[in-house]
Amino acid sequence: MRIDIISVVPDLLVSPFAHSIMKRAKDRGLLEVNVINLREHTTYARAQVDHYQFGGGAGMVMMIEPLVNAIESLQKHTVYDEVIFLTPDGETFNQQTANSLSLKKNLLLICGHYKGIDQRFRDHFVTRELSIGDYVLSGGELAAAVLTDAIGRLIPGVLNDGTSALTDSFQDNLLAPPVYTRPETFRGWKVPDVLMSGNHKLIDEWRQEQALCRTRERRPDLLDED
Ligand code: 6GU
Repeated sequence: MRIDIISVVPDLLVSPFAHSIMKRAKDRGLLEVNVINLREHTTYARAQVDHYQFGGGAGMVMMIEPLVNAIESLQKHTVYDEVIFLTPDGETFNQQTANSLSLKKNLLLICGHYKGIDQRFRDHFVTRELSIGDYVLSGGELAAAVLTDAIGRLIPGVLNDGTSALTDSFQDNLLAPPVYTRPETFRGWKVPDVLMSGNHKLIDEWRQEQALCRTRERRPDLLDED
């Protein structure tokens, strides 16, 4: 899978993919992440990519021209399954969206900045608009990193234990159950007996029940119960 990201602050997108699971995905050739500096695609002086908004008002708007130059130069060698604009007014990103995007071959992510981007770019080039939650970030880069991470770890072969992603929170609309590791007792706090029982049927039942309890308590909105 290939994820290209257009940004005005490409430095923000170095570290998130340089470690741990994202690094492994790249090293194994399963995920290619390519960050494109929008400023290299402007014809305006001093690498300018934004301007005052027509009609007046505070805040700068990203101009359409550098964005189109960047996307059209990328489209010369890549056909994108989706062109995704990261914006707080987009559809809320969730695990289901991550699952379906992880099946795509080429994605292009556009990071917004300032007051937003010229609406004509959204109308004519963007195929999907995503937000990562109801709060405002100073730019789309952290959201692009969140998407890339959530999508990248779902690509088959990225996680060492292939079943691991299936037991994550949200995969079955339930939060994950509690987990424990060594030591068995710490300051008198014991691991639940069932986990030490060796009875996998009982363990599975306990985990399912814990997941359901947690979800009821913390995220009842995920359950269909009324
Ligand atoms: Cl995708 N972008 C920005 N700037 N803020 C956000 C967001 C995206 N998602 C939530 N807040």
